[in-house]
Amino acid sequence: MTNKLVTLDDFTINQTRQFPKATGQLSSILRDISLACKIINKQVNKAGLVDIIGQFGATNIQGEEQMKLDVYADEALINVLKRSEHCAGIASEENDDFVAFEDEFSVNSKYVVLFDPLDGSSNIDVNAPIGTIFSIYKRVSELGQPVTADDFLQDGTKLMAAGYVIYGSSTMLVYATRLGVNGFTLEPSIGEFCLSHPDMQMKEDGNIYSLNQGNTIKFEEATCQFLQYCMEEHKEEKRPYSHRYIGSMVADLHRTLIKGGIFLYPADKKNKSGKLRLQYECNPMSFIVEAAGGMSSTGTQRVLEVQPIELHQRVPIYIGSKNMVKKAISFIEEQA
Ligand code: P6P
Repeated sequence: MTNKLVTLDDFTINQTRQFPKATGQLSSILRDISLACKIINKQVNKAGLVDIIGQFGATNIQGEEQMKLDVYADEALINVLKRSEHCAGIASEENDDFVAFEDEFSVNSKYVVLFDPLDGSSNIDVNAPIGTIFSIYKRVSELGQPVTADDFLQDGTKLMAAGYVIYGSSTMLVYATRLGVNGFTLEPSIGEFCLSHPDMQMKEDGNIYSLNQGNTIKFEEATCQFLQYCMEEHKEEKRPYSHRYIGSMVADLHRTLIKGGIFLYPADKKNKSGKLRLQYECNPMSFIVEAAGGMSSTGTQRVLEVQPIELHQRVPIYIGSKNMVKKAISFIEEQA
């Protein structure tokens, strides 16, 4: 039996064929993003060897010191997407404002891309998994003109596609459209992302909770009650839930997507909007989790329905197996 390798290109072209009106432009942007991530992957894999670790010295808009790899990844994505025929502009978690591509091709391109070029970069020095997160929207501004801020402040329900690359024990690209979620593993010997996790589904229930328990002192009462619930003995498991936290959203959510569970970064007494960014982390990951049958909430509303006001705004997030997210929200509703 031949187990034919299905590359990312094979797969996206085949998906395009299901839509007679599709132009293949989305597939082309996915191909461009996968190229940039292969370039990033090369550096991530040898970070310990190359003088690439160590504070770059600059700080990004979040006031976080930029690791050299953050800057490298940001530039790799911008350079590839600037040359893409179908991307009119980008916004990056590492850059203060969006970037309009003003050449004659780009001003007539239909899509914009937002990305967190290297999420979890504080894990680089300890060789823990890190990732790239991306979102693809159809522009709302007039074709033929440079993109505007409105193109990057669309809510998550307007997403055309979203995905991530996790640089871990293997390098995987996972992306979602309305047709579902599919995972591709990089085969280094041929430099291709090959289909390895078709039609990924999020379990309705789980027994893993993932949050930074170090913030407990700042947690609101509802979060403390949910934490207490996770640590009680549960009938099926005959034990408390397991706590897993890598401190890299892509890695924690990739595990949640595969094993089930809940990831939460709630608001707390100090940070009323939590820590994670709506446009660069929460919306793309929520789009993927919902496409896989999971749920994602701010605690009071669906993450994808939050109307972005500011490019770098943050939201609280409870995301993962539907029944676990509902349970977490029930404690917030009781408090309200
Ligand atoms: P903390 C990484 O810096 C990140 O943005 C996410 O990838 C991760 O989930 C979170 O922050 C970790 O934050 O406060 O637990 O270190």
